Amino acid sequence: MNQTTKRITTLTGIFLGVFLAGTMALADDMENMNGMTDTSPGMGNMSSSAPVGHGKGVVEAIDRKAGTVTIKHGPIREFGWSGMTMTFTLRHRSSLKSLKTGDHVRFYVVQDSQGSAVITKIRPVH
Ligand SMILES: [Cu+2]
Repeated sequence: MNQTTKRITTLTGIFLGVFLAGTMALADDMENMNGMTDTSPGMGNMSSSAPVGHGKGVVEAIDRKAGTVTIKHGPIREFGWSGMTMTFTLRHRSSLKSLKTGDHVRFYVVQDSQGSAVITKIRPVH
C-alpha cells in the first residue's frame, strides 16, 4: 500500500464515519418523534384499529352502582388471555339492565389507554 492509497483509504473511512453518524442522528430524531406521538394525550389510542376481543362466559356478579360486571370467561384469543374470572367496566352502563347473575353471556371487550378491560357490548345467550 503506497502513501496515496493509504490517504484515500483514511479519507473514505472518515467520510463513512461522518455519514454513519449522520444517519444515526437522524434515526434518533425519528425515534424521538415517534416517542412524542406515542405519549400524546387524548383519545388517540381508541382508534377503530384497536383490537376487539370476543368473549364468552357466565356472570358471577353485577355492581350496578360501579357499572361493572364480574364474568367467569373463557379464553379471549385476540388478547392471548386464558380463561379466568375478572371484573369489567361497561362502556354503556345501560347494558347492565338486561343482565343478571348466572347469565351466560357473549361480549366484546377492548382495552383502554390504561390497559383496563372495557366491555363495549354484552348480551345474554341461551
Ligand atoms: Cu380475564
